[in-house]
Amino acid sequence: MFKLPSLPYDYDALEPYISARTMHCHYDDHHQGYLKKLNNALDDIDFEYRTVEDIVKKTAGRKELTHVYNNAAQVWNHAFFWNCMKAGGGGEPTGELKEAIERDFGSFQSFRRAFIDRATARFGSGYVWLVKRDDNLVIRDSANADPSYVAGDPPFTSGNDPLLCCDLWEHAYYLDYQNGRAEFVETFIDNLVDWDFVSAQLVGDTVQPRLVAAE
Ligand code: MN3
Repeated sequence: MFKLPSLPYDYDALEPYISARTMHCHYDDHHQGYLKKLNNALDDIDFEYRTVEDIVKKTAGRKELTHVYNNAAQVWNHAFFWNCMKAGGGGEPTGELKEAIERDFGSFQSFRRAFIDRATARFGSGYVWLVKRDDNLVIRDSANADPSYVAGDPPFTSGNDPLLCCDLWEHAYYLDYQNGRAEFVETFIDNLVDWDFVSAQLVGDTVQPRLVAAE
């Protein structure tokens, strides 16, 4: 059985950019819902695992275990997404992350524009990601529950590390922004991103959630 980590802040901490109502719906209903479905499906798994990441890796591409993959991936994606934000976040990164963004995108503003454009171009539900691909930073988008892997690569392989993600499912923004996905992602970048978390992913001082099964 798995348990969710607590939200890293109060439900109303991200107001006025994300309402407490959205956070309750998103964490209590959606994230806990994925967890419950994952726990209910653990008996279907025919391999050894210790973490949610193990389950995502080993069920990727297995049609008969799609229900396990989708819920495991959503459990992980949301735990990661919560950590990508904080009250008083946004603005611009500093240090090594700032240098890497300027090296690979030209400037922070070019990165910001590309991230927002990628998010608005994604048709339907999914995520937009900043990924460390080998030694470069790249922007990716993924469909539905898929983590940040590029087509053809298995998820959570080294050399393909997620640094930042924004949830593009309508449940992430509809109560606050209706169909204004671009406005939501602009607000995410400008007012919510926890660049310290993103920097920690980049330098390998990883604080990303390791979701381990309870003994
Ligand atoms: Mn979501």
